[in-house]
Amino acid sequence: MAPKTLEEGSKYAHFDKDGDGVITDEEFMLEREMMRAENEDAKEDQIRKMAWFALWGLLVYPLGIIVADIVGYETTGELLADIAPTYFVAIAGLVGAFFGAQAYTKGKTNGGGAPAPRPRK
Ligand SMILES: [Ca+2]
Repeated sequence: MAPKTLEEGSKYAHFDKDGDGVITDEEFMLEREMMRAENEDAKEDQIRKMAWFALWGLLVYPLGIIVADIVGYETTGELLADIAPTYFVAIAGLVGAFFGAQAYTKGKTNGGGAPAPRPRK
């Protein structure tokens, strides 16, 4: 079977890490692994941002009630206070799930969270 070649200016040309003009299975797998790691990283960043947004929401929420009260929107303040218990429990659950997932993945990647064996002297 004739060897496969990439078209001119292919966006996959950078797969050839050592520049010998041949994309080996190893180079292909390496690139795939790197892409997966980048995606994983982006996903974690996104989740972290969401957790921070949720935590800021928890901080700002009571201020919303206070501001509504000061401005004289009594109904708004009351409605916000009515929603508060549900909101706080939901956000606490969300943030809890975030930290739980973090701990779980960390434990999984570190081989069950067992400490690394100490080098013998
Ligand atoms: Ca190569």
